[in-house]
Amino acid sequence: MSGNSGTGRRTIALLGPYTSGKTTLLEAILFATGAIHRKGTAKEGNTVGDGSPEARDRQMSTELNVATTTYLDDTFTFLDCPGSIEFSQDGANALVGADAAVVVCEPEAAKAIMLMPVLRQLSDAGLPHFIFVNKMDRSTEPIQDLVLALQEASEKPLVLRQLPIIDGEAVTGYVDLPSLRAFTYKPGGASEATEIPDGMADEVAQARYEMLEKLADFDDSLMEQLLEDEEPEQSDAYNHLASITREGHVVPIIVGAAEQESGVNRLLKAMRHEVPPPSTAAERAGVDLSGSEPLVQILKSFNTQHGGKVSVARVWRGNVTDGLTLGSERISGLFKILGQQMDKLAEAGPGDIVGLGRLEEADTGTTLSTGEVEQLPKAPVPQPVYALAMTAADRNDEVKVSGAITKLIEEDPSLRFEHEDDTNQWLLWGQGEMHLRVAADRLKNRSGLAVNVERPKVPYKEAIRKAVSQHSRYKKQTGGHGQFGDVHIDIKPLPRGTGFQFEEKVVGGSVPRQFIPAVAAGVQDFLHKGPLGFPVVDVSVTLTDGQHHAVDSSEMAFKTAGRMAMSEGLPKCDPVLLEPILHVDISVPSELTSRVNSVVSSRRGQILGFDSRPGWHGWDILSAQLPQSEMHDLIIEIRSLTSGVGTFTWKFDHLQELQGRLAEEVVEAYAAE
Ligand SMILES: Nc1nc2c(ncn2[C@@H]2O[C@H](COP(=O)(O)OP(=O)(O)OP(=O)(O)O)[C@@H](O)[C@H]2O)c(=O)[nH]1
Ligand SMILES: [Mg+2]
Repeated sequence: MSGNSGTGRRTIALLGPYTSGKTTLLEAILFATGAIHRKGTAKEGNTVGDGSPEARDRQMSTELNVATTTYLDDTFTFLDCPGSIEFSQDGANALVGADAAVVVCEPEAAKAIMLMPVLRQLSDAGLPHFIFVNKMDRSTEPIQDLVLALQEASEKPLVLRQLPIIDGEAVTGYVDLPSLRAFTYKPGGASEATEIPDGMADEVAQARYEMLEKLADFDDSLMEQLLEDEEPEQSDAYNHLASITREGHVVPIIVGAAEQESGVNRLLKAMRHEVPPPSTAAERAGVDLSGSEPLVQILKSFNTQHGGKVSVARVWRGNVTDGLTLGSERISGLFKILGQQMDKLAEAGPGDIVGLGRLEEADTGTTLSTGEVEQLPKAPVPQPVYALAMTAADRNDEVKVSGAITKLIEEDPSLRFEHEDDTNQWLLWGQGEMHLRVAADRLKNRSGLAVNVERPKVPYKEAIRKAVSQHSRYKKQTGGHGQFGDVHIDIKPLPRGTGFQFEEKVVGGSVPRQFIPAVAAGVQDFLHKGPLGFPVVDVSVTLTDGQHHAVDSSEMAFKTAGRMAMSEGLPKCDPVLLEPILHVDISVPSELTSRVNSVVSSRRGQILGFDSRPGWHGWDILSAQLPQSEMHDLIIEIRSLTSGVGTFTWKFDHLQELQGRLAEEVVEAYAAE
């Protein structure tokens, strides 16, 4: 459908745990709607989605897949998001521009917990959503058990709208509860109508009544009908379901098997009737629909290998044509996207998701219009939880590598590239090891840049525990002018966190005024690397006395004397290693809290306490202090304990003395470098 009303356009985000079958479902949808004529599979690596080399190599989605197709005259764009938590930024970006979401999951009740973060994200965003229970071809569990487990993970009421028909061990079809019609799956095509099996009549009646009861909570007329023991007819039931779902009150559950294309038509029909028009999402985003000048928002930009930069954008308002100037740049290429394939478009309107060519300055999340524009809310960016130190394999490539990483960050703001001054390392920060390895592969695949990565160094510091008075003299006689500086200093420990303080109490000009800053500079110079090899903190140095020579004294000489006094004095001050301690808040499902407790303890952590996670039924937040040296792979262990759903936030807390064998090992290891 063309025209500007945009009612015939819908954008659906496909979300859900990794390997649940989102990309396979996208493939099945594209096949069922005729966008492709041959269906690829994940195994063969020939699906429309996951076309990038990084995704193909891993047989998983590593970034957003976009595909637009047509179903019964309506335009549908699917935003197939990677399931791995490490790439969740793309999912969050997609939600900004979606009209609804389909959460794809596996049919095992034990895995239902994995849906919790995404269901939470959707209900917080107020986005209507559906659950597609995939892989029903290999399901053996009763569907009601799964629904109960899923309900535990969802704040919104779930409405099972189909019952699977089971023949022996296999699911062979389903009963559509609103219409009370039964269908048999036909792999490779649309399901065929059949009779409701005799043995299922009671179960079907019961399930339909439960569905209607849940809907009636949001619809008084339906409630009255049910109280009078009347059951609505097919079309009435559909209408109730559609309007209540569109408003986001309930979450319908649809079952199927993407690989066999089972349930795909049912899902598409639901999308057609139960997803609100594009104006609803526009209003939710805060778009002023009374204007007419074009307004678009970039959901994600891609720096493609051959086509330059392409920005995937949602048109919120007005019409967009190729060549239009948005912000300060001119669109060079307007595309309909089908995975890696870009087809030229003449025009796009409200509700469309299109590719915009060569908007070099537009980052992920940016709002653009023909004139000045207020930025619409962007997806939140999670705090990074994992870092690798990164260097160009070829030193001559350093500038190129940092330029290429900047481009990756434009696409994916959950990556960060920062210089750690204390350890003099460049750190690539992100959401996990795979996230960073994929980033490194992209550098290689797109720009031919090889990088080396290693575990980041910990920014240890050192301090002193004893006060010492030190006298040092720097004297050099070389022909004409000599060098002479003589200082007395008191070195004292300061409380943790005070930093460095320099004072002087010189009387009678024993160290002339003009040379005192030079002494301070010499002292400070030495603090960069103390006796143990680390920056020295929390010390006070007082210049108490000294001597000078009328000809040979100079700033240079006093600076050297200051440094000498520190290098001779500090080792006598009982130096001690300080390690950074972070405050960490770990959130996990409550039944796993005690196991996470042991993880924290085994990493020399100190548990401060735990509390229920506000607004997250059945979750805890565990607060702890952990040495930074134990943090590197913490996220990996937490995720493996929690089916991937556990997370944490962190911040620097304090420096703490480290002694004994661990301290010796640190000093030796750093000295060896
Ligand atoms: N038995 C069965 N397997 C399926 C079905 N759908 C997908 N799979 C398999 O599940 C695996 C993962 O499929 P994908 O489509 O890549 O899953 P995904 O959700 O996109 O995974 P990520 O993008 O990595 O999160 C593949 O091996 C598919 O062949 C299905 O209906 N039945
Ligand atoms: Mg995928």
